[in-house]
Amino acid sequence: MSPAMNFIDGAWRPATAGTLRNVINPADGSVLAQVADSTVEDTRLAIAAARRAFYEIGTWRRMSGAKRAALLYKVADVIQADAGRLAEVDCLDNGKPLREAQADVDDAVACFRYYAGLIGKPQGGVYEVPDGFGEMHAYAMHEPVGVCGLITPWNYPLLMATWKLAPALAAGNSVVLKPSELTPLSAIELFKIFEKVGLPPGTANLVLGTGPAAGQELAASDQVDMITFTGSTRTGQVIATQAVGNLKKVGLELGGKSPNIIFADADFEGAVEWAMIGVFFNQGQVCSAGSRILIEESLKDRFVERLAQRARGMRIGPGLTNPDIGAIVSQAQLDKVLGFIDRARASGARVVCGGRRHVADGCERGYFVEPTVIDGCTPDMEIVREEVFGPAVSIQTFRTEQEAITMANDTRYGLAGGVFTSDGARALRVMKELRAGITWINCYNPTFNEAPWGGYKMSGYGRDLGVNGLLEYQQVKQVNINLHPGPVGWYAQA
Ligand code: TXE
Repeated sequence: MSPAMNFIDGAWRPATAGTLRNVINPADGSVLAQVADSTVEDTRLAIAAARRAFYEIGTWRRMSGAKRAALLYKVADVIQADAGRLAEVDCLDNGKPLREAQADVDDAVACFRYYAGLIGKPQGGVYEVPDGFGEMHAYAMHEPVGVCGLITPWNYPLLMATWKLAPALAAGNSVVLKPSELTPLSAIELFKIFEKVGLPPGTANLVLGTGPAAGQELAASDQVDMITFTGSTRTGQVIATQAVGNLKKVGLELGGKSPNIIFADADFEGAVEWAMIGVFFNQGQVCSAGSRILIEESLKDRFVERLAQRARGMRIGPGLTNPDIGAIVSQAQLDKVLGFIDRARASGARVVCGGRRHVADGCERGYFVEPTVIDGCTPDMEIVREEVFGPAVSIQTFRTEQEAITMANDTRYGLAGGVFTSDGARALRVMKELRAGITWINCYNPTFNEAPWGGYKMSGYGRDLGVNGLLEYQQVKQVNINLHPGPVGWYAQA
């Protein structure tokens, strides 16, 4: 297979330095593909193309919303027609179970359709304004921001790119996407689709490479009008700092350490299974993962026993075999996850199940971690405070509703949280007290294109998805029209 290249100004181009990077299959450590390994030079070329397309040529931003929508509907149709193959691409590249990759592709199709539909709906507003300067008509219109840099992570390669590309393009922007260097393959497929449906050259550009070499310029360049990023809080801080130079618009969706609060009156089996979905889905590599279970003391022993029993029963394997748990994305992430578990053990927590690398049943050469339940955790432990981003959950107990709330909010993050109880009023009380941008009651992790997604506190700012997701990629222009042109008599006539 020939190496995959950058897509700049409507053409596929190798990195200017001619360098390549291997993309690894985390299920067995083999090389899946070779792709361009870009430098800041390549990113600058992509930014220049995006600027030309937006500011000089202007085809896409001047196109009617209906025509842009028609193209985005086509993108959705082509993804859908090729869904099986695209799911396999993400499955091999990221390591996730095939059915989860298939769900990602379905969500991506729906996301392109959602924003294609939304761009045709009424936006802005007409205002009744005072007539001190005479009768005026005032309204607000929404316009694209300009050139948007999009930097995406490896945990949902196709979907995270789509969450940003679909609204940014619907709004009429030009974009430069820098996907994670670990999982660039589905983004390459997506850009082949953009080429096929005939997006105007320079409107959507793809730069492949690492964050510091290829991504950072998108944050730092004064030729970029906006940067949106999903990834670690540390990198988000770097990006926000870099972006200050030209005060570009910034959207950040960062890490989390989200509490999953389970009261003794919750539906027991339901809470167990949702807790599993909360922390084992996508091998726990989910920013919203319910990685801190806070459980009412009286239910704890029974709950932990059942959770561990179910976790032990999960099938671990290469993504294509459609297991319950696939591979961790990379050797580095595998080491990181195992390190967290080892240090939890060393600090006095009890690993009830899992906790080791899985090396049997066809997983010998891949990066697999057993689903892990860690009991006896205290608030100061690293396993309770830091994002693990792997299939490991800490257990803590509470006695009262207020104690649960205090423990839940005892984190620098604020991405998500869950509440399980059969007492409806309590569910709402607790949900309202959670300092988090996404909350679930009697479920965990379902996500909808229609509803805004993003964090409080150090989990970032700005929102993906929903109407808010489109607004992020727009700016609002106020228009005031004098209905009676002529002198207003403010200054004395000379
Ligand atoms: O993330 P990075 P990494 C968390 C999770 C994980 C940790 C580290 O805890 O263990 O982050 O993962 C690009 N300028 N999340 O190192 O570095 C990078 O190339 C510009 C949570 O992979 O944040 C990639 O495209 N870009 C998360 C993207 O940033 C830079 C999802 C994410 O990489 C850059 C992933 C720089 N200086 C990891 N440095 C979530 N919120 O879902 C890196 N990048």
